[in-house]
Formats: sequence, structure tokens, C-alpha cells
Amino acid sequence: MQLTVREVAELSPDERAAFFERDAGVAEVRSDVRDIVSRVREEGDVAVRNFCREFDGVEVGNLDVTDDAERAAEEIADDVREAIETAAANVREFHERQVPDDWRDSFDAGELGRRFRPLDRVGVYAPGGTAAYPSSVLMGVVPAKVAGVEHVAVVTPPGDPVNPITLAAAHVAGADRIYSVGGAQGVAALAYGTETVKAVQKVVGPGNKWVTAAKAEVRGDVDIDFLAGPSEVLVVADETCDPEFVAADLVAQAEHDPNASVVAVTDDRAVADAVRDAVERQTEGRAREDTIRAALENDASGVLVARSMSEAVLFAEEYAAEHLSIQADDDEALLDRISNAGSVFLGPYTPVAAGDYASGTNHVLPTSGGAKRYGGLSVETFLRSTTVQRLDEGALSGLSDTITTLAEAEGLEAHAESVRARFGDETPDGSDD
Ligand code: HSO
Ligand code: ZN
Repeated sequence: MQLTVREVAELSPDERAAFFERDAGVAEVRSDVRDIVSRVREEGDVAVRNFCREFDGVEVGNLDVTDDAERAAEEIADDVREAIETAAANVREFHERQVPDDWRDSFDAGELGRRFRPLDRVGVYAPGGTAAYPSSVLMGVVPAKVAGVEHVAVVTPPGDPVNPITLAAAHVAGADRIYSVGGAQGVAALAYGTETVKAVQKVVGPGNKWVTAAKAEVRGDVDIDFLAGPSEVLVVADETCDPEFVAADLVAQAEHDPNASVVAVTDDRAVADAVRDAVERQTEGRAREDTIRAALENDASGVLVARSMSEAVLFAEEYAAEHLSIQADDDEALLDRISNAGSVFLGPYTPVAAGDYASGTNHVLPTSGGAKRYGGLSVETFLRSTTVQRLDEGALSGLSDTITTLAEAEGLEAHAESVRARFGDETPDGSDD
């Protein structure tokens, strides 16, 4: 089946809902995942080994495979190792720009400031199987190390053996520990710790629906980044675009997952038809053709014709894509009208794959409309902030009426008294008359 071409204005309410109400699709595995998580929490390594046997068909020897990673980095093909190193360097450089400075300033109320400190221990989930993405290891580990996190652990499915490129990427990125356990059991091991796996404070990184459901399950006991669903791309294009490029970006994200959503929206009917035809041509014969076709048939995929670029932008804003590509004449003006997007790709020579792998931006991004509420992984994901203040006698005196009045309005007289005490006002009820 082909990508369908439809008019934005003619979409039925159900069709619109399919585009706008994408979800991570984890509800159906929540209760199974709850059992896995609680077994790992109670039984530790024994449960982890059992689940590796049951789900991955692997008898794991050492759960801790940190020492294998250095060897893997030496043994993989030179060009792959060099590509990992180049990508890691670019991701590091971009994320170093994000490190916030501690600051203190004088305000009317006194000297106030903010300082940032890294979390102590974080865990990065690295998918295995057909979706083993060493690039995602870089996207989780490098920002955490740039933030200054001391203990960055990676968990990844055991495989037979563990994917050497994933191990090499973890090594190059600077992971401190690597454990061969994946799925919900990997997330649980990170969240609660086992005899071998050290418990972390925050679990980040994308995974399949089991992993995502496990992150939902442990959230509260530990922090998580967010619940990530299948990949998405929305391309906003006008008559100046090259439909082959637009199609290439759609097909690329479609090959991730049968549930990926790929959409092009344009004000030009001829572009829409050309994109549809180019997608068909580019899909034919691809190694992952079945996955791509399933994604193209998704109700949340399609080519849409808008009556104007304004309507296209409104659609993009409502869609809140993980990846938004703008291949149009006045791309900056269109971007000015967009607030909801995980990562934006401007112009014909900025394929989404550049951000997926190598330009330096992070590819762990909000899906399912999450971009309306939060951004992707960054250095701040791994920091916590603390505010600091110092008032002098004059500053406190200037604020004292405000504090005592509000304290008394809340019935908290000891709060009011803690201010008056500084000025030698000693009456037990806090007033001097
Ligand atoms: N596009 C994916 C990330 C990725 N692409 C990994 C290639 N490898 C995030 O949605
Ligand atoms: Zn990708």
C-alpha cells in the first residue's frame, strides 16, 4: 500500500485524532511489566538471570560486561570506531555549550543565586535486537558525563554476545559500568539495584514498549527522562522543496518501527503527489521494506495538502513532532511560528539522519506530542539546581513587614517571629504593642 494523499481540511475527526493522539502504546504490557519489576526488586540478580534466560534465551555469565567494552572498541572495524568517535566528539561539543554557570546577583531583597550540581548516579538504557542503536548510547552517556555525573551505567540486552558496537559506543562515550541486562528487567535493575547492578537516581533512554512501561512503573521511586514512543517525522514543504529529499526523510524514520509515523504537509498538490511517488520508489526493495510499509500504513502517516503554508504550520504545531523538518523557501519565518517540536531540521541539506547520528544535537526526543510539554535529553536532564541567598540586616528589615504579614495570614506565627527575633522584638505573640 502507498502513503495516502489527503487534504488537511477534509480530514474527519477520527483521522485528525489518529494524527494528533499518538501514544507510546504501553498500556497492554503494564501488568506483565509490573510483575517483572517487582520480581527484580525482590530477588535481584537471580530474577535478572531468569528473565535473561526466559526473554533473551541467554545464560548470562557476567552481568557486568564493562571490561569487554574496551576490547570491543579495539576489535570493531576501524571505520565504525572512527565514526563513533567523531559523533561522540560532536555530541560532546554541542552539549558542553549547554552547561549552565552558577550565578549570584544583587536583588532588592538581597543577594540571590542559583547553582547546578550533577546527579550522582544515572542509568542509560541501550536497546538491543533489531533496534540496537549504538548512537543512542552516545546520546545518553555523553550529556551525563558532560554534566559531571560520576557513575553512568548502561544496561543493554545480553544477546550472544552483547552487541560489540553498543559496547564500543559505551566505552567511547565514557560509561562507568555496563551491564548485560535489557527489557523491563534492565530498567528495574537500575532503579532498585541488585547484588551486581548499582541503583541509580535517574533512568533515561529509549526502548521498546516493555522498557517504556517499566520506566512508567519505576517513576516515582527514581526519576526518568520521559516515556518515548515510536519515531516520528513531520516534513513541512513548499513548491521549492525537492520531493526526493522529503521522501528520503520519511522513509528513513519509517524504517525504525512498524508503528513509526511519517507525515509530509505541503501547500502544493504536485509536491504531495511527487512525495508519495518518491516514497513508493524509495521503499521498494529496501532491506527493511516490511517495517517501512507498515509505518506508511499507520493511521498517523500520510501526505497532506494544506490550503496555505499557514495551515501547514498550524498542523505542525498541533502535531508537535519529535522531528520537524522544514524544506521550504522561508523556513526561518515558518519556524518563528512553531513552538511544539522536539528537534527542527532546516533546509534541503539537513536530513533528520544528521541529528540522529552525527551533527551533535540529541536524538532522544519527545514523541506522541510530548514536545508540547518538554524537550529532549540535554545536560540539564542530569543536573539539579539549588538556590542560594544571603540577606543583610538592611535587606531583611526592608522585607520584614511583607514576611510577617504573610506569615500571620497563614497562621504561622513562629515564621513571623523568626524575622522579628533578628531585630530584638521579643514579645511572645510577635507584636510589640
Ligand atoms: N531517529 C531515532 C534515533 C535513531 N536513528 C537512532 C538512528 N538511530 C530517534 O527517533
Ligand atoms: Zn532515526
